[in-house]
Amino acid sequence: DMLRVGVIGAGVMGRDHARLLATEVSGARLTAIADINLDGAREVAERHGAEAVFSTGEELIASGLVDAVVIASPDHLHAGTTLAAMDAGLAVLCEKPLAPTVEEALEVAERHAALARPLVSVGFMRRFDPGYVALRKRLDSGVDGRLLMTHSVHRNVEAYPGSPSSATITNSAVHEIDILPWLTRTPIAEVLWTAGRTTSLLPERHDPQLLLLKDADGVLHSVSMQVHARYGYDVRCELVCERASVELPNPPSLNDAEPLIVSADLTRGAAYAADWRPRFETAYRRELTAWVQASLAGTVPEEAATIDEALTTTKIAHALVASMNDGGWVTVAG
Ligand code: ISE
Repeated sequence: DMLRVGVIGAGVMGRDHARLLATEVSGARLTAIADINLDGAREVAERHGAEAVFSTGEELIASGLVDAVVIASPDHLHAGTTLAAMDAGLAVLCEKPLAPTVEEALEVAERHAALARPLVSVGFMRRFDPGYVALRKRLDSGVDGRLLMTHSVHRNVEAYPGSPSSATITNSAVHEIDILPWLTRTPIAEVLWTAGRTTSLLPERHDPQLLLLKDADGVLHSVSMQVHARYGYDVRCELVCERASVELPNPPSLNDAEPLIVSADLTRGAAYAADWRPRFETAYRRELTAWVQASLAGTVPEEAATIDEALTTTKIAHALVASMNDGGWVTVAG
C-alpha cells in the first residue's frame, strides 16, 4: 500500500520534502505539487515524477490524487491550508509553525480536537534529530544529576528579506520553544525578551536577540538568536547539570556526512552548513518516514509535535513578542 502524497509549496522546504519523499522515504508516492508559481511546481513535479501540478493548495486537496499532504507554504498560509486538508480527511504534515498567531493556531486545534482521529502533526523536525534525541535520553537517565540551566544558539546565514523582529521568534525561535520543553518534559512558565547592539546589515530589525525561558521547575533556558549571522548555519544546545555539561557536537557535524575540519593559517576550522537542510537531513528523513507509516496506519506519529503542542509553542512565541513590545517577564497563558 502506497500513501499518495501531495506537497503544497515548492519553495526551499517544499522542494526538499518532495526530494526526500521521492528518493528516501518508502511507502510514499509523490503524486502532486502545488505552488502559486506554476512553473516552479512543474519543475519539481518533473524532477521527481509527480503527475499533477496545481496553483493552489485547495485545488490539490480537492483533486482526489492525494491521501496526505505536506504543507510547506509561507507561514501565514499554514492554518488555512491545514483546515482545508482536515476537512477533506487527509493526513497532514504541516511545516512549523502551525500558525504565526494564537488565534489561527487555536482555531485549528479546536477543529482538530473534534475529529474522530488525529490527522495532523507539525514539522518540528528537531525531535527526529539524532543529537537532540541523544540529549533527551541522557537527561532521562539522570546520570549527570539535576538539570540546572540550558544554553542554545540558533544562527542563520541570511534573514528572509523584509521580515520583522518578531519573525525571529515566530519563524525561527519556535524550534527552541518546541524542543526545550520536549527535552526536559517540563512546560515553559514565563519568558523574557531582550536585545542590545544590533547588526548594521539588517535594516529595522533586532539581530541578534536574547530570549530567556523559565520552566515550571525553575530551570532557565537562554536562547541566543541571530538570523543574519553570515558565517554559517549554526545550531547549538548545552545542558548544564549538577555534575556535567552535555552539548550537541560543536562545530556541528553534518549528520551522516563527515564533518570537514580544515586546518590552515594557524587556525583549525570546520565547515558549516549554509542552511538547515543538510544539518537536519536525517531528522527530515526520519520525520517523513514516521509520518508516512503513521498515515498509512490511520494515525499520527507518536514522536511528532501534536497540534496542541504546536499551539502551546505559538502561545509562548506570542508571549515573547509581548515581552519584546512591552518589556519585562511575561507569564505564558495556559
Ligand atoms: C527556517 O524556517 C527553519 O525552520 C530552520 O530550521 C530555522 O533554523 C530557520 O531559522 C527558519 O527560518
